[in-house]
Amino acid sequence: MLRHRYYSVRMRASREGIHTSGAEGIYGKKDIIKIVQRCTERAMSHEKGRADEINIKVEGLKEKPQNISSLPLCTLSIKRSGVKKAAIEILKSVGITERAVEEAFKGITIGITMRGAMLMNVEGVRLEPDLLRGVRVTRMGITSNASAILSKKLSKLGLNNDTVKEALILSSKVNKYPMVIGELCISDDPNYTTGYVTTRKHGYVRLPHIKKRGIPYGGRAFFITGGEIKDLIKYLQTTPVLISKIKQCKGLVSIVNKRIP
Ligand code: PML
Repeated sequence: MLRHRYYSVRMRASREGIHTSGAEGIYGKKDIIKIVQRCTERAMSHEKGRADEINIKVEGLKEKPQNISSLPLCTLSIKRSGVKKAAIEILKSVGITERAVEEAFKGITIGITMRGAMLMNVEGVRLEPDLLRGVRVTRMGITSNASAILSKKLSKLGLNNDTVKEALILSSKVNKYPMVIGELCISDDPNYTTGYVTTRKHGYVRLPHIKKRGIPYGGRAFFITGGEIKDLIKYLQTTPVLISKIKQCKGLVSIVNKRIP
């Protein structure tokens, strides 16, 4: 009989059919009851409203999670007028064309929030099999030790919240896969105006003012080169990954074309 040492816990909550909150993590058996309770509390007390439907899936993992490091994090000090140009410059420096970044912005800001991310080649051609749903990244988490270290580092920057932590965990998993060379993300939360770009060279670069307050849509684009799309999708959706080491978390920076240590 297979003994599960690790479990994936995924929560999605909605109110009147509209998504209100979600959570995702990988935990040891002894923590499951506590985590399910925490997920339920989150769904019932979310600022977008108390959920009337909560789906929590607890699944024993057949594979031992891969341990990886988080991407280094920083926040670019930038005015609203320069954000798109900065995103283009960062992503162009690793071989992604300006056209691809423009296409990604267009896809994300078109007015529909997809459930998953767009996959784009460096020329901006969409490669995911379902262009309406995109590809959802699942089965990722953080060890409790790494989570405590990350919280401490983010607290010093005034950034210790679930939104930043969860986005960093997701993008660290995504960017670990060699075919992925960059990512652009804009939140779908109308009150959350900071997005980010990532590359392995620059790390996770937060971009304040990437969208105007009040816009209720957003999304993610992963820029990819070479390799088998189906293997990439399998990794994103099924390979369990745990962040066990935390890289540097910096405050405001003004230059990002240098490698962030
Ligand atoms: C951050 O501030 O670093 C997170 C930005 C993107 C959040 C995406 C989301 O809404 O989950």
